Amino acid sequence: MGATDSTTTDITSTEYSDELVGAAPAPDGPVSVIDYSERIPNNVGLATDRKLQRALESWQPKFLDWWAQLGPSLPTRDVYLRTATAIGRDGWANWDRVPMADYRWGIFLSERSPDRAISFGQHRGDPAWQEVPGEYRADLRRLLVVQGDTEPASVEQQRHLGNTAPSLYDLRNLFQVNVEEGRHLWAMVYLLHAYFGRDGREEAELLLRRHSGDADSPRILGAFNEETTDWLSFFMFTYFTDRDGKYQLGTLKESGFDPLARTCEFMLREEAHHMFVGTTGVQRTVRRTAQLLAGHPDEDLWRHGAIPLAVIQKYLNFQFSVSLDLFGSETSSNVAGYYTAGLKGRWMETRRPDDHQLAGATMDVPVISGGAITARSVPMLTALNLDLRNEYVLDCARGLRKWNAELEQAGIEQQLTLPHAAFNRRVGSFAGHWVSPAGNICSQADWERQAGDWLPTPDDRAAVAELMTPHYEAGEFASWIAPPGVGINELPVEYDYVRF
Ligand code: BYC
Repeated sequence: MGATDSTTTDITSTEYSDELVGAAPAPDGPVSVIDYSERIPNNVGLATDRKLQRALESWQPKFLDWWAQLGPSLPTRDVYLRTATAIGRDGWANWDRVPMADYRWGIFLSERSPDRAISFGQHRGDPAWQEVPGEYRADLRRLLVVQGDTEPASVEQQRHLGNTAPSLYDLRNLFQVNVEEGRHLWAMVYLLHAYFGRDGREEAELLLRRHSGDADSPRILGAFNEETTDWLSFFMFTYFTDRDGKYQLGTLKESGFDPLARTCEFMLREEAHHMFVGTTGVQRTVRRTAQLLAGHPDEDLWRHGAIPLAVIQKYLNFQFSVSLDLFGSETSSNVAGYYTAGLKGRWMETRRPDDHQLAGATMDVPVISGGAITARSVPMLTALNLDLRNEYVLDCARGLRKWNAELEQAGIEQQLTLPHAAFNRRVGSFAGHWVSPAGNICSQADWERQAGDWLPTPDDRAAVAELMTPHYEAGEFASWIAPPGVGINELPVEYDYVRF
């Protein structure tokens, strides 16, 4: 199917600076150059620590085996990829055609700032730790393992999408996301190896042994065991689930444990592109749908090779609700402990106008009681998962406005909406309750009767899957998605971003 005209708001691929919120500005100039002559490229002086270098070099072949078995399944010759060469503003993104098997995963930390002090919790004002404090070892390891577990999980979930990409442009974006998630795994494995001795090395092995959706050895967090069935679900995943990554990394970037903070700082820069893929992927899908909706009823769109708006809404409902679960419970003694210890801060911690210790502060958390959604006041320290989730929801709403602008510009009255936070939840106060996307509490029977109107049914997924045919001629796009306004790194949209 040929390309459709790109109209309305321009979607650029190099401009994803609005997603860079949370990462500190890159220093001017290449302050820390990454050594690519090493077997493991790094800017942490790995060559000076033979023991650590050997340990990581023995993990490397296991990682490469895992990538070969559970990474992208589509064989390719090379892909136009971005690779970090230095931590500075100009150096961190270098572009080239790279055979995927030769991609150089490495260990990159943002520059150390020698005067950095802990900005929250009971150690506020102390110099940031360069080593793991003994009393926080178990908690820190747990945080690294949970974070590390999500990275390879997403690669596994997206393994087969290469077989049905709507264009070479999109295929390249998928592979860019995949190699960077692989690198994010390296980031956590480096911290585990460098700071946690033998149990860190064992955890690093386990990160390659748990697998997404595996009945015996699943990934740790729920959303990472769900299937990414098709490209619409990939775009929703990169919009909603990678955005949880942005917010969680944003809190770990505040950590008193400086190597973790510096690692997350750099990861956040890469993460911005992943959300860009989600925001614009859904936007282009909606654009195509909107173009056709002007002349056809929604349910007829399948026949015209596009995805009905009602189905896009159901995919959105699903991915948003499973992503909310990733924030943990609204009231959590774990998060209070992490904050007080100085391990995990709040989103934009240093910009918050309070004492950064929160001892006497309280916050309302939602609960379902007496058949209604009400609020209960709890110590703020225990409500920090909700505090982060609230920031996340506001950010999610921003992208929705872009998608709805596509509908408005095509003269369509319907709008996409975020479902209520209580809808379809498995974690926290709303788990075990039956709440509609509009926030109405239902009986289980009522909810189940209407679930097919709210969440993708097997028939919806099958119909979407039918549209997912590969389009691998340069400049060609599948019928269900509009082309982007511009290509990658100022190249034309028609560029052959992937070669076979
Ligand atoms: N599924 O006190 P609670 C990303 C567990 S995504 C299963 O309510 P807590 C990425 C929880 O572990 C970002 N289990 O929550 C995106 C705990 O178990 P334990 C990943 C869950 O601990 C796309 C128990 O329930 N990073 O980077 O305050 C592509 C009680 O938990 C779930 C992080 O999450 C769930 N959804 O907060 C690639 C940051 N939720 O410990 C990458 C690190 C909770 O009692 N993780 N549980 O056995 C954390 O900060 C916290 O562990 C959580 C949970 C926010 C996940």
